[in-house]
Amino acid sequence: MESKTSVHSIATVKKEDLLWVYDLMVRARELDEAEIRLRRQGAFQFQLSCSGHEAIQAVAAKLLRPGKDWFYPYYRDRTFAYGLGMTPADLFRQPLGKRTDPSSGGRQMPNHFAAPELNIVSQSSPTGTQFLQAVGTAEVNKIVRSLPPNPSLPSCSEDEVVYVSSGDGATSQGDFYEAISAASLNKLPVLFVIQDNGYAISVPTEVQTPGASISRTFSDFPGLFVREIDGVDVLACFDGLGEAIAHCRSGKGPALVHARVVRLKPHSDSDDDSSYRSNSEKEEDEKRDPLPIFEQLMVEQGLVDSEDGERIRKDAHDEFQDIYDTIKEEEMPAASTVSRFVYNPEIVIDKENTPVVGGEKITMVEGINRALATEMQRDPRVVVFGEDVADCSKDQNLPDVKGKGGVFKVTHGLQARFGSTRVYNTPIAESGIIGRAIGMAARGLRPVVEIQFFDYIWPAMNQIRSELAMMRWRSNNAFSCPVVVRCPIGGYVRGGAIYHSQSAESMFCQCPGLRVVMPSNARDAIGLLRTAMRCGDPVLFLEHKHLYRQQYTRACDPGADYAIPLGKAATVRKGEDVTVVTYGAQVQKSLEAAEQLASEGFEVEVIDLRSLQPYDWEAISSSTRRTGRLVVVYEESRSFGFGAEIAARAAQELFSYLDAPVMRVSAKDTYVGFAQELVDACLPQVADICETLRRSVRF
Ligand SMILES: Cc1ncc(C[n+]2csc(CCOP(=O)(O)OP(=O)(O)O)c2C)c(N)n1
Repeated sequence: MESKTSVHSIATVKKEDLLWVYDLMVRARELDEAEIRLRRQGAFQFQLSCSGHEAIQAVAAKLLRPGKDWFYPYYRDRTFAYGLGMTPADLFRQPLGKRTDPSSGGRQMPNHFAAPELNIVSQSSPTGTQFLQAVGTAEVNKIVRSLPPNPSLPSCSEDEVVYVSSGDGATSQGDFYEAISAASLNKLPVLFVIQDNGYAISVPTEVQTPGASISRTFSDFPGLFVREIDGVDVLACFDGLGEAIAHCRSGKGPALVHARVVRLKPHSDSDDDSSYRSNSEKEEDEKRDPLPIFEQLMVEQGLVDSEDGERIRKDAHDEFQDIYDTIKEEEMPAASTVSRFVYNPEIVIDKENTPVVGGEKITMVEGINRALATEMQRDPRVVVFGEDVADCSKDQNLPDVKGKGGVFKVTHGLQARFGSTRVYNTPIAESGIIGRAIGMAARGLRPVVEIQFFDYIWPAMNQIRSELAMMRWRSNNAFSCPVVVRCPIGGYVRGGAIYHSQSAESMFCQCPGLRVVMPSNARDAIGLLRTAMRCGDPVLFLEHKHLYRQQYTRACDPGADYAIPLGKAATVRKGEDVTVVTYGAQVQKSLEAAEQLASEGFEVEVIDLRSLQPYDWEAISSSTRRTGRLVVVYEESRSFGFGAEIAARAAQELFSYLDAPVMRVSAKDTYVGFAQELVDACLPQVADICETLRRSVRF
């Protein structure tokens, strides 16, 4: 495709827009050159060029509206970010790692853009995660415009678009399919711009994508507008992007623009592309350099003369050097700030308020359901979604059916009460559930999502660890993700077997930025869920499914304002001889073991942690100092788990108080089977706790 033979008419584009795009393209190329120069001089630590991608990016920046539309640009989108309004100074601050870097305060590599005032949401490095988040951000618009006006809700305009981009390689990620599918299903105004430069580092498009064409792959996708364009041809970009944006703005749904571009430099400055590209191939790409192609067109049309480009280049060159000379002296981030903004700096709930007393005792399922309902009533920003969480996806059937409300019925009745805009089912796509929730939370909603079983949380791990947990820290507090992920967990359910019985909570405790909570009774479930929904941080709320309807977990509803601060344990049995630290389903088992030990003459203190991240070290430490003995009881497999953390810390900080080694009771380092014999053999039993307690007190 030769740009000069473009069938797109220059007459359809305003002269000032062409001049604006030209100016941006020349300056962006110069910015690239300046960065490469500074990198060679050792001033920058890393450089990633966007040379060859300028046309599609400059036109996209021209056609979209910073501060009104929303943006998820990928790392090669520097021309785009510049065009939206990020200044060269701001773009230089990131490769310099400056405290003043507005995208991350020196926390992220170059080209990980963020600018709240422009609606550029903080970007990360895992390729493809941005697609689902863009869908979530677009979903906010649909939700807010379907609800009665409320000042707490984020503001939205009818015709806004959410831009998300990537190279061709990133479309191989499953998140891409999940995002296209969710955007098409829900007719969301998401503009997917795929900048296909023929390579993903060294892997060519024909090895990456069937038929070497992502647009062809999705050409017949229901509800998706698709265009393949020559992304080095400015007029073709105006044409294709213009049509796609108009499609999105008109409310018809998402659009996919597949722009064929060229990568004129190696993948990054750490890549030597001569190791996998021939000189002749690179020469062919040079012929498709968008800058001289557009310059020639502009000269031919008499819109610029041959000296204009030189003048802009020279001005930009001098300007960028001056900017660098000024900002290079700016402060670096202080080492003491490294842990700042892992979590919300504001502690929203710091003490347990007095519970309402009396009333009938309710199960954990009922308690969680009530906490969700009271918070939904109080806060219009709360939306609930996941697999099967709605009562009935066919609204017309709602009056005639009992309603599903989740496979454990935890969300039963919420759709009927709060409507299908706030409570709805999603496809079976766990990454999609979390990714969409992130995009919604980043834009001001408070999603509470359900992962149907803990065993199926793993497809979402990338979104949870690399996105949900890190958003606040990596954006230096510019963005946050207050999402509650509710998740039934654990074993002891008949026939649950390996894929309905898992526990592995400590893996999530290893994600700084994410809170992990696990109640053992109805009252704590209510108080902790309320805090989780208000605290401003992402929270993994683990609901042990064996406890859902047990008699011993029932409690009176402590009221619509009852909340328990995170990180505060409860001493559920007092004792002088040995301390048990536990949580979840092991609380009851430990209490039963304590009864047994009492009959043998030993008093066991049982601490229910309730919060696992943060956990209440003060409670553990003061009890253990008194008893001199510590046993940790947990349901996940023994090695590298929660018990290891507590035991290691006790060994370090409580050594001189201990009269016995810290001991652990846990599941074995294997899996829960289907046959009851295999279940019992894997999971910790009351007898195991008793035996370990005896060893501890008799040591
Ligand atoms: C999930 C993930 N896997 C691998 C990488 C390493 N990586 C960074 S960029 C890249 C290539 C992406 O190619 P493409 O999407 O075509 O974009 P381009 O760089 O060509 O513009 C890879 C493999 C990553 N960042 N994230």
